[in-house]
Amino acid sequence: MPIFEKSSEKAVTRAILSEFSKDMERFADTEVLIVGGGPSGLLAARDLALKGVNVLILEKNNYLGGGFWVGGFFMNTITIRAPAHKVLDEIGIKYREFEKGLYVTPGPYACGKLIAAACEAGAGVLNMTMFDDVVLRENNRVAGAVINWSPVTFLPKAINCVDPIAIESKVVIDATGHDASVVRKLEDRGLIKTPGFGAMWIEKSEDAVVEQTGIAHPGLVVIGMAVSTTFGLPRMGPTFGSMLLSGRKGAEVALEMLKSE
Ligand code: 48H
Repeated sequence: MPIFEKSSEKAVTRAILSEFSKDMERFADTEVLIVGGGPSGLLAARDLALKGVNVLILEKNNYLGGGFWVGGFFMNTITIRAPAHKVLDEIGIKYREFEKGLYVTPGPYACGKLIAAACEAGAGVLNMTMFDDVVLRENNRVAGAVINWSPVTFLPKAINCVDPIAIESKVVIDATGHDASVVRKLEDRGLIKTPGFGAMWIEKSEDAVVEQTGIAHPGLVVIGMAVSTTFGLPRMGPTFGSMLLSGRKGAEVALEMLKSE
């Protein structure tokens, strides 16, 4: 007696293809497009999806999580400063207090839980997909993203002549970390000027990132480490509380933008 139910190669191929095309139909017109699936993007996606928003995470790697897998210097411990540990409570991520107000948890465990939380809340994911350019509308409002398969962008120029496609979105969130890829694209077009992130100063940077999280350009919200790059704030090193709280604030800002449409 075989263990598994009867199937075929063609059924498996059709199952994958038909689910992917249904997903893409939904993704082509999203309410909020989050570029980058690191800690800030994942928490923003979870919060928005829990509010019933049609939200898509675009990620250039095959895996989500960004820098949240590793605490720093290839060592797994993630550090979080109060009050961001309350987000860990909400998601069911266990942690220990290392010293007053400084909490520790293993990166692979915390990252896996955060990814699951975003997906369970209903966020869509398009991985192995590179943000390539912005879609602009009247008064240079950001209204979506031009995207391509990540492998295409890594092919030698001579054989990578594959046109991208575009996704329309009411709000775009730049959660691409140090690169601030969406903001940088606006800079390439002469629409914005970014100083780049400053030197490390944990005490200043975490508050500043959360405070300056918000609208960087019409239609575009910036969150996480991309806030430091956009506004020239000091970096915080391998501690992630501000990434989570910035993601949360970015989701609130995006919701307000959707309401005022
Ligand atoms: C599609 C892209 C593209 C693109 C990038 O770096 P991340 O983890 O980002 P944050 O801001 O959520 O968290 C930053 C944190 O991990 C960190 O590095 C800290 C706190 N550093 C402090 C310091 O001092 O250095 O994730 C960004 C994600 C990644 O998964 C990228 O692969 C993805 O965005 N991404 N996806 N198209 N063009 N660019």
